[in-house]
Amino acid sequence: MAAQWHESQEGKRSGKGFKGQTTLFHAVKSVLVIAGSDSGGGAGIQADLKALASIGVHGCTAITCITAQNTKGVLSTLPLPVETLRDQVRAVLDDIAVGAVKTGMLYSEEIVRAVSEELEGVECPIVVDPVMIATAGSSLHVSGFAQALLKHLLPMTTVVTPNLDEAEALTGMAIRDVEGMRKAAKALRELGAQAVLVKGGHLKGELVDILYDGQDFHSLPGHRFPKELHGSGCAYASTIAGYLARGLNLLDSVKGARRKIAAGFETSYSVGQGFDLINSAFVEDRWGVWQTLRQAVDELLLFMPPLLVPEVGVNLGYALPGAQGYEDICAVEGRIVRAGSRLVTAGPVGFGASRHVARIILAAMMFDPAFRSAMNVRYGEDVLERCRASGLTLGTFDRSAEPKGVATMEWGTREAIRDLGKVPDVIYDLGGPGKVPMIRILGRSPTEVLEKLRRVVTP
Ligand code: PXL
Repeated sequence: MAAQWHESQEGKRSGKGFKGQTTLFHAVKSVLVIAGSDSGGGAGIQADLKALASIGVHGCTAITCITAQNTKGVLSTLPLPVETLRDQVRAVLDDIAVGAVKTGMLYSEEIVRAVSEELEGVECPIVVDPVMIATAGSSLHVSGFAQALLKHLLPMTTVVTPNLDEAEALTGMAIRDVEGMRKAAKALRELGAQAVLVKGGHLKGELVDILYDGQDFHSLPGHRFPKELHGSGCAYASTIAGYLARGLNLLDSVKGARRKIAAGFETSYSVGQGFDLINSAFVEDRWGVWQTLRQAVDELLLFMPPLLVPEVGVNLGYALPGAQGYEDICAVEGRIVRAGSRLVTAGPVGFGASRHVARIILAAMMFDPAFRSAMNVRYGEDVLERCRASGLTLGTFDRSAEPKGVATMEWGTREAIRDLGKVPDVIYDLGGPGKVPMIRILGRSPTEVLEKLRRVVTP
């Protein structure tokens, strides 16, 4: 099996398809999904394939079970004959150079064993979503499943992605807080997985997922959407597998998947009477974000009075939906600065170009994911008064109250938002020792930010 896999991978590397034709899309990566079918189309293999397609990855499938299911629950489950399952895995691995494998609903000890045996010797990353219970509460496994998963599959797993209930069931630990999530992650790694992603969605309070790779515990905070969605776990794990297949490292794959999941939550939809569905088919428009920002910067250069530009320059940023870090936020490299009586950009517009404005946007998005744009403006009492007079909502923070070791922009933005209970149009601070005071304008898009700036410029 392993030898065949390598041969077919070599064949693909040469860029030749069948009959020696050069294929246009030979660089497309493939993922093998081993999971159950959800007739309602929201979770399982249906969600997996949509999630993979939305990041440009080809999905192959080995179906374990057919569930008769809708958004309200599972009516019945039919496990396929295990030989049919084995054949599907063999058929795929025999021919297609998969860059990662993702497992979902494996249902029984027999299926877990068969899958583990068929994956023996496979060298690509294996992402295991230890599916046990459907969103609507129906069980998706039978007795003996958890033990088999721990014994046979976990030792060959690159990353296992339990939610809190699954982590508790697999470790026997009660998880009540983030520290408990860390302990469970450690326990699951000791049980054989190379890395563990414990998802905090079911914990009260601020949302944080914990990724443990044996060295570091990465805390991955996010906005907590106020509802559970059908299919989110499936889409999350298959997107991680897709990014791994595309060659990203584990942390970047998880961050990319979280971005996709956050965007899928924002664009969730309803098709039935039960749970809403995650939009696993959401396609990120990186180019659109870049282009929108570039046009907004061009416009800004034309109408922003140089008097409103602080000594340190101005930046305008725009985040991808669900942004997780600086690299997901587009801004001006080197900022917009004064050149005599004109404004110029010091560098091009690009993702990861600014930490300062990125921190403001990331903090605002934790509270309200729709606020994806921000810019800074010179502080002056006159400027602040114009903001007030033009009807913009104002928030502020006091630098003297800042705890040690925090990132000022992130902390200050959070403080101002917390005080008001919403994201204001403007957040200002009066500075401090060695810190210039500053005004920031926030909005859902660069267009909205510029519109607010216009109100300040021409009251
Ligand atoms: O989300 C876990 C899951 C996996 N696979 C199938 C499912 C579900 C949830 O309902 O139906 C087939």
